[in-house]
Amino acid sequence: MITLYTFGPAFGLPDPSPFVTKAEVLLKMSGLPYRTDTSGFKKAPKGKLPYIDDGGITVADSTFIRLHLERRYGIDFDAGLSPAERAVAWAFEKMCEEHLYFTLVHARWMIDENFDAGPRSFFDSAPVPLRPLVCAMVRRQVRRNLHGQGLGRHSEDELAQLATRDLIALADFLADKPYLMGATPCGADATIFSFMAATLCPVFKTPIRIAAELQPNLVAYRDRLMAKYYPKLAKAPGLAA
Ligand SMILES: N[C@@H](CCC(=O)N[C@@H](CS)C(=O)NCC(=O)O)C(=O)O
Repeated sequence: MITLYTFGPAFGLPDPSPFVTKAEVLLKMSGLPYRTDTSGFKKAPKGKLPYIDDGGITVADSTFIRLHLERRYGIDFDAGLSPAERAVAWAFEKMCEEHLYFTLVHARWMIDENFDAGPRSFFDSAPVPLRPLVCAMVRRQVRRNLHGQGLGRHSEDELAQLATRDLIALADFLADKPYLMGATPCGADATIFSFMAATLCPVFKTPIRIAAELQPNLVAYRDRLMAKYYPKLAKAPGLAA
């Protein structure tokens, strides 16, 4: 059985990491049996989650997990899509992972109110006297990473403008389709759903969330996929944006 290493549900989300949620949705789409394990972070081969153990084969990174499932089990998550449609799906997926993601990290980790409402709880297991120090160290590292990636050099307002362009692009392309590329879910839906759930998470107060809430089709998309893949969470009261 495949083991997916996760952080575990938090903030009314299947996982605080959209990449972990993406990998889990891909597993759900695949129909393969799997279990989750929240104890793997310290042993993560690339220092990040998600990764899987599939009968002794370790695969790290949500995209490599997808490629592994496709190769090993003969799955095509994009079955029925033309090469041009596959290209569009890939581009939207990477827009979320390599652009929108960093605006969300900034909102969660750099805005004190959001940090207190969310990520601070990740350090609850640290000894009380050390906790403020550990939080400060990790936040400093996150700030450095955002600066290195580049988006961390922008103001909050500029980040909101960039994220809003992503969200409008997604909303315009999704239009009134149930899934990104049409009537049936494709691989990119695992990603887009995970990022819409993270963006719309009511725990975090951000102009990016408001920009997403202004797109009713994105909210409905998040709700539809949450009901399909995480029916218990879809019924939870915290989901209301
Ligand atoms: N490209 C990776 C990104 C994974 C990623 O960034 N994971 C974050 C959580 S969202 C993580 O584990 N961060 C912990 C750390 O950097 O220490 C993927 O697709 O799996």
